[in-house]
Amino acid sequence: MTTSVNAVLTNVHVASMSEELRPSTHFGAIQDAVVALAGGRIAWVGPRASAPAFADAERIDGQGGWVTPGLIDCHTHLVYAGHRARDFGRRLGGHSYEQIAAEGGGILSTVRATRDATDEALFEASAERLRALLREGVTTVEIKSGYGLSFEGERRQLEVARALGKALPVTVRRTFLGAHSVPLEFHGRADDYIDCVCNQMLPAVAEQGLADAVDVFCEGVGFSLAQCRRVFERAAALGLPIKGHVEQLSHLGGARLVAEFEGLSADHLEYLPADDVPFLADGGVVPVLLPGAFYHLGETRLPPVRLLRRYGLPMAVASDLNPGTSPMASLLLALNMACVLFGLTPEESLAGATVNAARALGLAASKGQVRKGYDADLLLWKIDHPDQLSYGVNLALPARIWVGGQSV
Ligand code: DI6
Ligand code: FE
Repeated sequence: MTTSVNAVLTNVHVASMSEELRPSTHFGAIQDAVVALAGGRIAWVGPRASAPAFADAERIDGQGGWVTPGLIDCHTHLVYAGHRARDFGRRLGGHSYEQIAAEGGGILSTVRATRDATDEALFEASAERLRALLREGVTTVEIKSGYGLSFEGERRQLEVARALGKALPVTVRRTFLGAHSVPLEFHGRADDYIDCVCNQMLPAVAEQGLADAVDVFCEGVGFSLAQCRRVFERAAALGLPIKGHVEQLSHLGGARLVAEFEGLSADHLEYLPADDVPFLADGGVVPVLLPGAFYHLGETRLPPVRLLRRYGLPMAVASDLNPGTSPMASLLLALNMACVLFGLTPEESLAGATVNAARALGLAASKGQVRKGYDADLLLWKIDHPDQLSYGVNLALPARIWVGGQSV
């Protein structure tokens, strides 16, 4: 019997990252494999020896390389204008991130630059950063708002994010981060701004379908636990999944709060205490590690990776691409940093940018694994072993990229 498919990839090994294979095999690896694509999905994957006969399909010789799922960057703020190189200089001169924010630098200076940019300039600057991610094999990216801080400003960022997904071969998931910082118009009135986020912005975001999730910056320089709770309550009432920037620079209890709301992910976690880890497990929350921000800020406090591992939590790794704390348009570098700085294994690191990142975006059933029925977002690498993806810096780039079964 022959099976009809669009393309058949042969002479490859597959790092499937599949949840079915990974418990028993590193990387869910399948040596000497065949992958068949049909209708934008993976129609068949397995060892060549057990592959069915495929009729009339394009044959692609992988020349002994490795196939992985497309990379998923599950935490970025890549739609913004300007840069923060001046803040960087001040920080090198000994000022803290918090001090610089209090002095009018920080997030609010990016808000100014973003508000001042034309739609075209904002799109083009953002597209350039996104293209850098795509070259590395990112096929799904999450993009947060948070540099508008008014409904119009936030909507514009989310519209640019949508336009990027239309213009470039990548799936874009959008997250509303209105509670990123208190805008100047609300200076000294954070609770009033949270009223505005909850009563005006969030209902409009939900009604206009502008975002897939809602995020907060739960931090001394951001918002208190009580303020974040209000945002989550409203988001939950509107049926929007939640995420949180939590325990990055201090412990406020944000991770437990995300767990209480059974959020998609709790991101950063350097100050997550041992007692709070089981809450993430109970709430089904994905811990997202962001080593780029840890590196750029010269932090020393490490996220509790051993404990996260002991509880079997599905750690994700993302670039956190943003102008202030992680000016880094490289998910592969984040994977390397997750190993070198945080002690992840290369396999955990790749899982963090595939299967577990999909979970952090609510896409676990369709993305992040080379598995039958999953989206045909695939990368072909000329490497001998998948450890090479996180081992070097700028040494490995995908030789071919498929998004939804289309070669790009
Ligand atoms: N994500 C954020 O939202 C803040 N830190 C982080 O890791 C800061 C973003 C910024 O400074 O622009
Ligand atoms: Fe962030």
